[in-house]
Amino acid sequence: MRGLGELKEKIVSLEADLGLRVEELDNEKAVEAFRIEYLGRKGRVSQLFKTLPEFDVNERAQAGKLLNELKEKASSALNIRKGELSAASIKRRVERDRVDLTLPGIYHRVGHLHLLTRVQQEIESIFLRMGFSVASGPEIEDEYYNFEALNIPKDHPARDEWDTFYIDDTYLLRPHTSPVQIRVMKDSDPPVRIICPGRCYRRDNQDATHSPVFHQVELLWVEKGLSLANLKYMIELFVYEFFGEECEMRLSGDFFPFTEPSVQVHIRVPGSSEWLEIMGAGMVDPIVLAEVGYDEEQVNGFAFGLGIERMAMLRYGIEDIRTFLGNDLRFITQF
Ligand code: 2NL
Repeated sequence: MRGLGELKEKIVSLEADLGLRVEELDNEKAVEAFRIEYLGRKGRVSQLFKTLPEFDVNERAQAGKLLNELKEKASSALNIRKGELSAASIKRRVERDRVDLTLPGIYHRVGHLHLLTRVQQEIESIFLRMGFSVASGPEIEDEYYNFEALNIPKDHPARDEWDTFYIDDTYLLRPHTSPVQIRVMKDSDPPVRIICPGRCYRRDNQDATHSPVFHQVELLWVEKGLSLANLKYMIELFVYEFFGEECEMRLSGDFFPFTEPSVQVHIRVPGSSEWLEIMGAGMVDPIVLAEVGYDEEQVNGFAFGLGIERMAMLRYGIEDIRTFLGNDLRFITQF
């Protein structure tokens, strides 16, 4: 027979052990291992439960109650410890991942589009709103697309100005974006309404107003019944939008092999007495229309070409075209 006194002694010693050991459990795995050792099916408390039948019937209930209390105590001590450990690990993680929001940020310099790109996009946007599409094409073209198709025959004196950088006997860097228009007209039927922005090359020595590499926007509208008056009105809309409504504009005669009649366009900004040339333009020569397969009796068209650098220089008072390519941040970041 077992007695209650003996059981109470064992319980006291187990409780003391519990108190000491629980303190030392420093991770959740250790807590679980200890739970099995203590409360598991073959654990130390279960071993004591198994001795219950050996108690006197009168004391058995009391013994069972004591053991249940021990079980409760152990289980709650382990749960508390587990809670503490998980709180501590969360706290450690929070400490480790703490972000000091008062530290100064890392400064990233943000770039922006070059002035020439901005001016090009602004010109595109003006004509996109008028219903034109933007077309582009290769910078290396053959003599046919650069000259012959544009009514500039070999050995014609007008060709001197555009005879530029030859890659070989056939190909050269385009001196204007007109080849793009020739390609579009050959590929599609009228009506054609396009603008062709892009880089061009000319046999010019570099000075304040000339550069062998520059950018151009050409416009082309081919349809039935267009007139020089339509061309003038379109240019007027553009000039007022780009340079302001106060700006004056005038057309005067000029010559290009690919337009007839041809004009040059000047503007005069308020407060200035000077007329400044901004573009060349004209009615597309019927020879060019026929060359691309259009019926020159049925449709006609007009075109103009302008230099993007020149537009930017006039609008922003830039005096030297070389500044665009100078890569000087003091210039570039102004715009
Ligand atoms: C200038 C003058 C101009 C054109 C370009 C053109 C294109 C085709 C047919 C007819 Cl496909 N014309 N382009 C017309 C007149 C003037 O440019 O001095 N540009 C900087």
